Amino acid sequence: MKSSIRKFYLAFVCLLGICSLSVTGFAATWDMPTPYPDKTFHTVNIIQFAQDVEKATGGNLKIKIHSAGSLFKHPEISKAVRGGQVPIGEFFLSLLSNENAVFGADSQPFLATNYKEARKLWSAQKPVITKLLAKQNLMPLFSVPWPPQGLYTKKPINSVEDLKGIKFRAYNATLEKFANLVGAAPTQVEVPDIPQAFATGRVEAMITSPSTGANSKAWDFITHYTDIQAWLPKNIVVVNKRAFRKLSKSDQQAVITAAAAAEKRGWKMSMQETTTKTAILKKNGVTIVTPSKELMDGLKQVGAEMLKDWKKKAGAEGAGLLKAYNN
Ligand code: PCA
Repeated sequence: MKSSIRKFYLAFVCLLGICSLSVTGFAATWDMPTPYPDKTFHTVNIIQFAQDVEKATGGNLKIKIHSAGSLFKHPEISKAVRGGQVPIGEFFLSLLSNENAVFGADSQPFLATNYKEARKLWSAQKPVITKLLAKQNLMPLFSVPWPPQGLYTKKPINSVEDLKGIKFRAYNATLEKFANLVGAAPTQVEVPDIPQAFATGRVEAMITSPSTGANSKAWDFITHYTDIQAWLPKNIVVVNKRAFRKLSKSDQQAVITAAAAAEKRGWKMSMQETTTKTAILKKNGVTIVTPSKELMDGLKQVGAEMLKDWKKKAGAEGAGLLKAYNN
């Protein structure tokens, strides 16, 4: 090629390259740490989300999921996304309540105890935490609740008294406090470690969903499931804003659209889990108990005490959240 033609040719190719880059952005793979095992409905939902994103971006953005705390341990995931070590991640929302109590609104005992209330609570909570997360360079993509939390024990529990002295598995500070207030002895244990913690006697009771109970084969180590429906805590998927901005506008839109679909699908999956996983517990020999009035009155009293405390800690932001929730 003559040099002038060659220069022209090169400039043309370059221009094409730049044009296509600005239209489609760079192809990228996002590593995504998540805390729960593959079969957990949250993880199944996220796998679908990743497939939707890959399809909608024409393969421009691939999301590689590292489940069960395999890339980052659960308590490290939010920090890893914040610090940009990974662009996206999932975690249990109320783990952030040590930063601001409003993150833990959904883990307050007996504040929101069914899906309708949980949805209202999320509507009230979302704008407040979106602002707080923005300060950390994070943006929420979607949030999905666990089924209502119930009580797993090795004996019938008829009153709060019956919980005294029991070694209790906890998953966040709020549950730890709840356990302490009912006179139990809490220990933090992540989901993948539940069977081992029961087998070795580190714990002998827990509060969690029918979902986590059935996935952990709770019938191997407890006999009674008391359906106290105490709260519906949520997981959240967040993205690092800097990483998000690196995507082309159309890829950003694809992520937002897939996230909205994942939130909708996730809530539906959660509701189905409540029924199917409670049935699995029963089928495997667990006694499903409707709680006594005495037990519920006692637990709700503890819940009311905790809410008072939460209000103090959550300040004006918390007051605004509760006002929006109660409206
Ligand atoms: N499962 C998770 C969080 C709430 C739930 O239902 C756990 O037990 O840690």
